[in-house]
Amino acid sequence: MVIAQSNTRLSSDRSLDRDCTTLSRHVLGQLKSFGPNAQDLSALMNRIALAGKLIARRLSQSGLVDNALGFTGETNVQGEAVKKMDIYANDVFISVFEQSGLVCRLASEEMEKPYYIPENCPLGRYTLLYDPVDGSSNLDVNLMVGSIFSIRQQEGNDELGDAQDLLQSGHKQIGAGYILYGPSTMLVYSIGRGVHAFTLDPSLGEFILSHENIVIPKHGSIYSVNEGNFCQWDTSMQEYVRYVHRTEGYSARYSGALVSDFHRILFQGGVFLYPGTQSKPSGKLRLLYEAAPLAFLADQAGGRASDGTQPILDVIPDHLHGRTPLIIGSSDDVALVQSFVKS
Ligand code: P6P
Repeated sequence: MVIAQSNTRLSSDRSLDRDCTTLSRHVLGQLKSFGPNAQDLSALMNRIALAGKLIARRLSQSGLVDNALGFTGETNVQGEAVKKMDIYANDVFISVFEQSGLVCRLASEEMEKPYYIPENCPLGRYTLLYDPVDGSSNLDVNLMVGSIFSIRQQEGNDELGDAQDLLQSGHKQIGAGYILYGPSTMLVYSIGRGVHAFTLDPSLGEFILSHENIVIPKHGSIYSVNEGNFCQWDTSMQEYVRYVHRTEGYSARYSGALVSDFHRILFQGGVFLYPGTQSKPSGKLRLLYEAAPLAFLADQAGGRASDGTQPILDVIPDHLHGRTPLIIGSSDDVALVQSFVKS
C-alpha cells in the first residue's frame, strides 16, 4: 500500500502529540531556545523528574519493603524525628544530581549544611534546594506526601563553603515546583513563564503535560489550617478563623502535607495558612525550600503568598533553615487574611 507523501499527519488523533509533550520538551519550548542554558535547565528538570519517579516507586512499594517505613531513630537539623523515607528521598536527589554536571550544591531540609558536589564529579552552576519528603507524618499511613524544589544559580564562588549566597530573596529563584505523590504522581513547575503540571504515565515512565498555564481562582471556598494551634495564634489569626466560622460558604480542608493542601488550592482556589505562634513566632515552615518555591508558583499562577506583613518572595532568610509564617493561595483570600493582620 502506498502512503501518500505529505507534510500533514495522516491521523487526526491529537493524543499522540500530547503524549510526546514531555517535561524536557516543554522546558525548551518555554525558553524558546536550544542553547546551552536552555539545555541545562531542561536536563535539570529531567533529573528532578527522575528523582520523582524513583521516590514514587519506593512509596508505592513501601508497605511491602522491609525497612522502608518508620523512624531512623535520628533527629534532623529541624529537631524533627527522621523517617527512613526522608533519608531515602534525600539520597535519591543526591544520586540523580551528583554526576549530572548541572549543580554545584544541594541544600535540603534533611542536611544541616549543603551537600557540595565532590571534586571528582562534573560541576554545574545551579543549586537545588529541596524538601525531599514534605508531609512525613503521612508516610506510615499511606497518605499524600510531596517533594518541593527550588532552583537557584550560585552567585560568587562560595569560597567559605557556607552558601551565604543562598540567603537572598525568593525573587532570585530560577524555577521552582513540587512533585505530589497521590493517586497519580504529578510534577508541577514554573521557570517564570506560567505554572504547568505533568502527570506520570507509568506505562511510559514519562511525565506528560496534563495542565498548562494553571491560574489560581481569585477566590475559593477552601481554608486550610491546623486549628489545633488556635489558642497559640496571634489574635488577628484567631479573628480571621472566627470570621470564617460565622460566614457561610467556607470549607475546611487540611491534610498535614503542605504540597497536598497547596495543590488543591492551586486548582480550586482558597487559602492555606501556617501562622506563627507565641512560642514559635516564625511558624513551622521553612522559607528557602518550602514557602519560597510555593510562593514562586502562586505568584506565577496569579495568586499570592505572604508572611502576614510582606510577600514571601521579598523575605530574606537569616539562615539556610530559616522559618516563616505562611499565608498562600487566592489573591482575594490572602488579602482578606492580611486585612485581619493589619486591623
Ligand atoms: P502540623 C509537614 O511536616 C509540614 O512541614 C507541612 O507539610 C505541613 O503543612 C505541616 O508540616 C503540618 O504541620 O503542625 O499541622 O502537623
